[in-house]
Amino acid sequence: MVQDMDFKAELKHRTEFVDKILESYLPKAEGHQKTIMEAMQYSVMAGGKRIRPILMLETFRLLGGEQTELVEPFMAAMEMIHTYSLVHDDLPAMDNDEYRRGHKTTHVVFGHAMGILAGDALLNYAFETACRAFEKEETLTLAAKAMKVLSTKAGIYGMVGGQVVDVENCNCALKQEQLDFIYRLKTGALIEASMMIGAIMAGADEMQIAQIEKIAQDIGLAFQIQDDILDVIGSFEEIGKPVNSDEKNKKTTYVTIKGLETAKKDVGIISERAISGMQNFEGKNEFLQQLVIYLIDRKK
Ligand code: GRG
Repeated sequence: MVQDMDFKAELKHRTEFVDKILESYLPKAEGHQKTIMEAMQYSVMAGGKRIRPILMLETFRLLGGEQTELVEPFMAAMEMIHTYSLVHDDLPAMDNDEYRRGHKTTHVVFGHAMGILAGDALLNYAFETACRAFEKEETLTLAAKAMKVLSTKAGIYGMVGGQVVDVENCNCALKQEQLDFIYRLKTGALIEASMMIGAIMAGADEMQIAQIEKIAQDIGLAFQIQDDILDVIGSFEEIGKPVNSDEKNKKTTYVTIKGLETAKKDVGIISERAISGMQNFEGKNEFLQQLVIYLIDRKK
């Protein structure tokens, strides 16, 4: 196992790498519409763990991918889609949150209308960015396949679909099966897409892509349960947004159904299952395994 300090340094290195990619792909703030570019910059560059692009890059490496520039447009696109979902989720019509990633939310700084538009702009610009992967003739077919995954997992059969069920189910007790559906789509879909796109761009076959989807499903579930746990035991200083928001919004969560201790145990079990799934691949990626362990223990 890589030493803890080495892992932290490696993670920092990758986070900075993603930040650089994002800076290079985000549009310049210019023209009559420059406020929207400023709002996009503000929300994307406010920080964030960059987990999805890092998972994409590391899955690409796990499957033997070497030329990282092949996945870069998709890494940037994924973080833009993730950020749009956060910007819209924070709006008054949804969770009505004032803080995200330790900063004032986009609609608080730029106004409600610009908050809505910043989310729209990021979603569309994500696809403009992902299209840059089509500039390489040799990997055109792989890029087309990756684009299909990106669009499907972000939409009504993915993240948006999960959010719809989540919004409709506020203030009422959910059954485990409904909660599983919400978690798989709302949180899991983008994590699945991230890892699947990494595998696709590395040239993985159908069976490998399906295995990666399953592993990512577990990582997404463990990640969301940990998010529920942090909402109960975390602090504003650590997670950069208000805690106890699930209780405030009368939300059913994994913790309210199963209790804190079982939820903690299950995060461990599900993450272990994901790690053992990764070990079936010929290539080794120790960093990726450590990353999954880090996600279980994360405080933010
Ligand atoms: C508005 C269509 C639409 C969807 C919103 C992402 C989302 C769906 C809602 C945000 C609230 C939430 C708890 C979502 C679950 C996924 C999740 C844990 C998001 C936070 O992701 P992190 O921890 O955030 O990776 P950072 O800030 O590190 O990027």
